[in-house]
Amino acid sequence: MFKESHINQRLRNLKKRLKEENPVLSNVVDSFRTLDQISRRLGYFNKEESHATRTSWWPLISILGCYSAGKSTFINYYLRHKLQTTGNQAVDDKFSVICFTNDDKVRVLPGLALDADPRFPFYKISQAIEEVAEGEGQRIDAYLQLKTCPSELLRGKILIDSPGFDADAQRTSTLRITDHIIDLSDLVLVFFDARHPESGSMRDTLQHLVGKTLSRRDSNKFLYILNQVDNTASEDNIEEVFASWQRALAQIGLTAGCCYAIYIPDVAVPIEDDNIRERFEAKRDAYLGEIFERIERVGEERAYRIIGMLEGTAHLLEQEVVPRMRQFLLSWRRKTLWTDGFIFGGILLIFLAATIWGGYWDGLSLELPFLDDWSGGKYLLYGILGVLVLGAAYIHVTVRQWASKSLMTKFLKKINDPESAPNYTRAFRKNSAWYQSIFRRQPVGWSKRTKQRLAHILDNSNAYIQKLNDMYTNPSGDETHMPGMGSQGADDTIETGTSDEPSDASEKIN
Ligand SMILES: Nc1nc2c(ncn2[C@@H]2O[C@H](COP(=O)(O)OP(=O)(O)OP(=O)(O)O)[C@@H](O)[C@H]2O)c(=O)[nH]1
Ligand SMILES: [Mg+2]
Repeated sequence: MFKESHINQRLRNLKKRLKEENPVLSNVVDSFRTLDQISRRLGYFNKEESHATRTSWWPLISILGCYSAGKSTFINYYLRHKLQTTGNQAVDDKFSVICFTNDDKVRVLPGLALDADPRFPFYKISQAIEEVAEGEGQRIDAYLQLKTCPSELLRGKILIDSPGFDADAQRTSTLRITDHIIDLSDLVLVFFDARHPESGSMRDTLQHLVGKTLSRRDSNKFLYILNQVDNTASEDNIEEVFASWQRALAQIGLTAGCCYAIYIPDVAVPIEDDNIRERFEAKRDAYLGEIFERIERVGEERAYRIIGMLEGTAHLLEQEVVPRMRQFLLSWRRKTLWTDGFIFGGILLIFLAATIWGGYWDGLSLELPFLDDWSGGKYLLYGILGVLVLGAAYIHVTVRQWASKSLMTKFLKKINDPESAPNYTRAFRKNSAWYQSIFRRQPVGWSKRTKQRLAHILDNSNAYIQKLNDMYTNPSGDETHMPGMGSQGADDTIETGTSDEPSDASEKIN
């Protein structure tokens, strides 16, 4: 009887929940399962690993930026809930992952809760931290916490509040988490402080965050927000402050992108002059409206992101993982054959030299007198020959293993993404196990059929994207296709190619 793996249970729950929320994504879960099966057969994944846990399935909005810029105040204002502590010194010293709860109480859970649960975007983050800062992985609670909040505005989303950005003081672990958050987020609000629009903290923020966003494909997910502009009301110079802030952004090379100037009504300094106040309020409300709308639409962006990730993974397997394994197999075969040749050739040479020197050759025929005078019986001779063959086999197996180990170290050094090193190690081991032939040209678990399955996933992902487009856009202006209402076809099942596949043992339910 097979016990259902944890990961399988989780994917089943995920699919169930997505079915109501977004049927297209619920089908995408099946495509991820197919990718997982392929990865397991390649030896690239173990039974509990899944590509589906490498992204956040919930829309993720992160709030980053300078310290005391008002990140936490903004979150409280948006959620209409006094959830985060705010204040004029650096308040937050860790990342808070904020998600919805039905309880009417706010709960704070340690970072470990996030590290151990694949439903959250920080699954196994401690490993990633350990890689950049030794010993820090165990201190995950010092970097992360999980907060639950009953605000309805949070339903179906995850918000992340972060400590103020200050690259000098920041440890590599915090920068690592920041990068991870940026990669996963569907929307990144980068906060700046209008009181010090060109402070050192701002420069650090710019360099680390803005500089990095330039080359990204998803750079439109960044919103740059100049907060606390109410402070400019007394001198009525908001335009100047805004323009000099934008110049600073432009200096880094950021010329496009969304920039906003806002202040939070709840905590703003009162603006005495009626004219100025009205102007400020109108601007602020328009900008806040746009920002909130982007936050509301983030569910759509998340759906595209996940399908993008599905495609990316299928390409990664075919264009990176498999070719690398093929190369490994080729080098392994060469190294094994050369070393075998060297050792056995050497033994043969020594044998030849010894027999020639001993005068056992008569022309081209070798005459070994002890064989002629052999009195030990036929079977003893066979026995000795058997031992020689076994010895040769032992040498060959040792050579194979040695070659595989030394090549593995070399190959692992060439891998760009250090997080995939354990996966490659597992796959290399599987391919060079003692029972695998060294003449194998294709990696274990890779065949024409696997290639077809991947092609099928890519076809499906196009179909998924079209369905999403049907749900969210309406180019034809057809009345029956209201954007955001879901198309008639949204819950048609896209063939995922898993149904006819024999599933892994781990995927069978007891
Ligand atoms: N006048 C004014 N004050 C604000 C505004 N937004 C936030 N503040 C104040 O600025 C201070 C810092 O706000 P926080 O929300 O704690 O800032 P933060 O970015 O979360 O800071 P850290 O977590 O320490 O990085 C608090 O005293 C807020 O009351 C605003 O729009 N106008
Ligand atoms: Mg804060």
